[in-house]
Amino acid sequence: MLFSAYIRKMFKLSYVPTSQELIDKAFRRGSKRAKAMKARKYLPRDQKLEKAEESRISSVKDITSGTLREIVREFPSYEKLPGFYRRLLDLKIGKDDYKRTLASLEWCSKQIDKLSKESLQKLKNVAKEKKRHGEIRKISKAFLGRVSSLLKRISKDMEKLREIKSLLEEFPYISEDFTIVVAGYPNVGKSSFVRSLTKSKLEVANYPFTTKQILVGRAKLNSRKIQLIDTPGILDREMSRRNKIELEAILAIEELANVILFLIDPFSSLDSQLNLLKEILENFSARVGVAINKIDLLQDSAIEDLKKKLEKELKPYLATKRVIFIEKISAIREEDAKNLIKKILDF
Ligand SMILES: Nc1nc2c(ncn2[C@@H]2O[C@H](COP(=O)(O)OP(=O)(O)OP(=O)(O)O)[C@@H](O)[C@H]2O)c(=O)[nH]1
Ligand SMILES: [Mg+2]
Repeated sequence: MLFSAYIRKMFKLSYVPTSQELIDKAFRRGSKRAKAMKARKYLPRDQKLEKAEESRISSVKDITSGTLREIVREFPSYEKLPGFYRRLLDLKIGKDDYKRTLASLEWCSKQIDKLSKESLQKLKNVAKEKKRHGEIRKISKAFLGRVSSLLKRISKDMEKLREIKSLLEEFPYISEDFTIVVAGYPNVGKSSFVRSLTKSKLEVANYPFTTKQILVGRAKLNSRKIQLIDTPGILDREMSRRNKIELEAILAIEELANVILFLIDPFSSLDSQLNLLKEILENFSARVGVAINKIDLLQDSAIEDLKKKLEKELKPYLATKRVIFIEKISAIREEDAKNLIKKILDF
């Protein structure tokens, strides 16, 4: 049994240009179209300028407002997102920022639509008059000027959206398969455990908060698909004091876990780890498998002492099967990791 690497992402979004890029592209296209119109032989000479500026305005509008609208349509609607993604977006991006940014682009595209309608109408009106060339140029120029300043007005939002896009594209794809969430204090060996079961090179290091976001691995075991989630470490402290990295782990526990695999590090405070474990047991509903990790570094007697202590502390939870086992492993040993997964699936 091997878990596959973490490639699949939830969102793939098209390129988001900067305001200036959009202005440049639209104006270039506008010029091209205007020139092409002027080159047309069949048009009466006195209509050429009007038609040329008309097509300049239309194509600048199509590109600017059209691109903005496409972008807004392509980004996921916050309200329609499944619960986990909605909360992840709120955590990593902020729901209000997200909505405000998209609304600003939408506003801009509507303004450009309105402006182009007015400008085209003005063109038609002056086209009836004599000596109108100067007027026609003026109308077209004014339109371009206003489109450009509208787009410059939203340039911060365009930048923001470019950042949002890269954050969204990091969101992992989560399936409906049976899900084991590996959780615990920082530095207990969660990533080492997940790494032992995967082909990928997860980052593992001997300092807390090495893992900064959740990572997903998949495997098939006896035709049963399972999903394994590595999470950042969580400290034993008030929910309101936890940082975004910790909250992402909490989110995975709360929204995704069918079973939580809670790893315990014998070399850091047992009290803190037990507090965290009890908090999880009290607040979330998934069953929990507990594993003492890093046993390759401990003497058997020390491991047994620790296990007894845990059994005593978790007695009520063991009795109700909220805690399904207390095991001892070394996460860096593939065999141990595999056996533990089997134990969870057999339960
Ligand atoms: N000897 C030994 N070292 C281990 C074992 N499991 C993890 N380690 C080491 O413990 C350190 C932390 O391991 P990680 O897997 O990064 O721990 P983590 O829980 O993912 O840490 P965060 O992502 O920071 O929360 C690393 O130096 C690992 O090599 C184990 O079973 N035996
Ligand atoms: Mg880690």
